[in-house]
Amino acid sequence: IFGRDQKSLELVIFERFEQGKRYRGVAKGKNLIVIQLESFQSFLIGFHYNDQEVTPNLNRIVSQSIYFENYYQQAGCGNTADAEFVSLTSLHVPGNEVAYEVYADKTLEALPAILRNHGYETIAFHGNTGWFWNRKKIYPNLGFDKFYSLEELNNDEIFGLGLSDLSLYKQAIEIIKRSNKPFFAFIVTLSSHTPFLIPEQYKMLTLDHKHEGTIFGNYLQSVHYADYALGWFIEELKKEGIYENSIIVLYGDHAGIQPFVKENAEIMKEVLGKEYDYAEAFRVPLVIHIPKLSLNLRVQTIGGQVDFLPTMLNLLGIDADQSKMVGKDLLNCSESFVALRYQVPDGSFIDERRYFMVSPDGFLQNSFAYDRILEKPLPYYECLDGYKKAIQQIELSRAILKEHR
Ligand code: GP9
Repeated sequence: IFGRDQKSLELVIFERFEQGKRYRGVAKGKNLIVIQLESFQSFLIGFHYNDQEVTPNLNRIVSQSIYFENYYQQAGCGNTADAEFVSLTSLHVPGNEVAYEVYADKTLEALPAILRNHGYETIAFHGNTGWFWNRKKIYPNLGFDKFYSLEELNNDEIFGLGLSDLSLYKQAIEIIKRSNKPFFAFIVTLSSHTPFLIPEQYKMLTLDHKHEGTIFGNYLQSVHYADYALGWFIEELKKEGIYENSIIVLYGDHAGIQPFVKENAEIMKEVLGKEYDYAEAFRVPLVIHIPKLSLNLRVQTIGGQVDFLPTMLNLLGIDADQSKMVGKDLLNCSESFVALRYQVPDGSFIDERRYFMVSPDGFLQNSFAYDRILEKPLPYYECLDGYKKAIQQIELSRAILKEHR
């Protein structure tokens, strides 16, 4: 049993084999609005800090959506841009190089290209300069018709790494409402970017003295602001009559609170009441909101950003050549598995029972192997099948990319 549809109180049972297509085409022909939320981690869902709800708007959306609880980042050193690449192409990033640089000249079967072939207008929005992470070069090759970056947008409110989320949403809505065909809007937010410093007037949470000025404290303030801006955007979509005809998808790009920083690990352990490790830090939310369905479904299937594209294609009822993708449709899959990337060596993985983190020295026998159900260490050799599976997936992705012109 992978989830419970709490609205109908009907147990939703996903068989562990390919069994036809659950939710196939439920968003067919709808506008698609995908918001990549900077540094959003899954612990934020439902999280309260000193009786203050940190992401109330996101929580409200989650309660009416399909929420993937065990979804993991798969970015490499290209951080935000790598998260975009994996999600839009269902292929892995190189790891120690930036995907948007290495693969900039390739014309890939990416989500925007597929949607454009199905009559969609495809528009990307990001509040930093167009050349940051080489977006200006690669976006047309991924299939975006238009890209609104800092150069094209009104720079009316800048802080942190670029345009404020509120300004980005305000300008994005003016642009998408002019679209005269179904559109795919890809909005990459920025206000909750490390080191999470936002203007005083937007710091709306009351922090304990001990958390003032810490990464944790600043993070909470910035995601709370980002959530406020998101709430504004959703209400505006409703006012403009766009909401009902759209599917709204939200996901976190990568961790914001890095566990290898001692202060972060200590504070998070105290706050969450458990060890703060990579497995927790890499868990990012994926939320799919289909207004007319108003689902309240929590999916526990383990997956990662490489699974985003096949999952979306199923919901949109679009057939594409999935032999060029390495991900799985998380609503119709027979496995619960994610290959972890970059900050942990390739071959690291999480599945329903195991968490395996390859030792940085490359010796498998020195790796961290853990039984997540029995909560005890495992001998490393009990994880070798998962290790091989992770490596094979990454190698298959490399081979696909090599073949691609
Ligand atoms: C800037 C933004 C940076 O365009 O993508 O985010 P990062 O990759 O540093 O997380």
